[in-house]
Amino acid sequence: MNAASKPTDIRINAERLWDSLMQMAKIGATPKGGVKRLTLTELDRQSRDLFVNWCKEAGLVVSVDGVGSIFARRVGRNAAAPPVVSGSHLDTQPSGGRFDGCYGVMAALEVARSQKDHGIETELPFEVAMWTNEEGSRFLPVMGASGAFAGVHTVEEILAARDPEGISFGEALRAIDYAGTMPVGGRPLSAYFEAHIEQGPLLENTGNTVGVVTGALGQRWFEVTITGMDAHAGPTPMHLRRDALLGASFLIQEVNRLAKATQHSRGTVGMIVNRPNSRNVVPGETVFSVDFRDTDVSGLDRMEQGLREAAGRIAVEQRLGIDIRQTVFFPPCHFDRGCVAAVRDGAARLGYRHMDIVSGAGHDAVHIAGVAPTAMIFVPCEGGISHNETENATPEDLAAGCNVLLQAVLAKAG
Ligand code: HGY
Ligand code: MN
Ligand code: MN
Repeated sequence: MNAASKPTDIRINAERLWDSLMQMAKIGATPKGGVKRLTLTELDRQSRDLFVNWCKEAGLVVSVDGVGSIFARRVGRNAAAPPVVSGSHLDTQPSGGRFDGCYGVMAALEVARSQKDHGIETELPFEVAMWTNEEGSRFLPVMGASGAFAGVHTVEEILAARDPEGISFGEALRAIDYAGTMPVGGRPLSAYFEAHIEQGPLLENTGNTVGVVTGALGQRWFEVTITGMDAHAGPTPMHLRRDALLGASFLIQEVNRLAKATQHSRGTVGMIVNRPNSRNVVPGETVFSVDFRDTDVSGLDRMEQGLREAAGRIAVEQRLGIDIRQTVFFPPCHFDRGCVAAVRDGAARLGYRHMDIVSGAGHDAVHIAGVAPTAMIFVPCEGGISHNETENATPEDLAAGCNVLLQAVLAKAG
């Protein structure tokens, strides 16, 4: 680092950031240009190994905790002080993109690499974090490892979760050899920052490069099981049928109607299993997911109540059994004002157009906000598209977000 430059004059290496993202995107690459890298699979192991190697090349000391989350530490002058941490996740949706999660891990790694390149020594240690199973596609709960770190879930609960094939989280974790010995959570962090693509259209539509994330929607998920009776599609008269899939179709319409009732509420049925799923059998059982989100818990309560009332009515009309079980809940989160200000000041100092924004997506930062001062940095993604193989972002925007991350980390790490 030449004497003239102050830490705030330092910029990350945009080419190295983009190159790392593209190399990581090869692991689980899909024909449509996306990534399928489900948590705790062989592909996840490959991405973890590559990430750990890069961390070691950057001079970081790597630890793995009891649910497989990885922490790569750059020592500070005060080695015993609680670290400033930044990271995200490497697991993807089944039809995921190259940037959701991976960007936040690579951006944090790039901050560590840049500190090394410029010989920056901070007062507090800096850690790059990679949280296991953020997506919740293979194992519930979503954001399970960061939730365990924050004490929202027990380690036992996380390890016991089973995927649709009946494989437990703990078995899958051991199978990829990332069952770490570091205790899960229970240690203080000075601050946590997470860089992420917005996964919505606001920044692009308003011409902003950086989103100063002030908080995130609350979420409440359910698993709905509708029970009717398998019957022959021919001889069974229509009025005698107890058709579980038909009942589900009415209730799914209700989810949509309830979510459309206000501007800030969201409702999605993303997963459905129909049994016996045979063309000439009236379905006797249908199981589907419900994902409700809102800026207020009262909004989540409104939608849950509406769902249960509609289910009661449909059960009687269609002579069905309907069971509704909550599987995920976390309230709306508001990030730390000091950390949000560090992000906003960094964007302003670097001259990036920026706006405050609330995250519609959940992130590991939502749980970490419960145990440490936390904020997030958003950058635009093309057309606001994410959880889609065509997810795209520009090297310039990704570098801008990473430069803001560097400034925020330096501001908090001293
Ligand atoms: O569901 C979410 O909001 C996150 O992308 N896992
Ligand atoms: Mn994500
Ligand atoms: Mn995601």
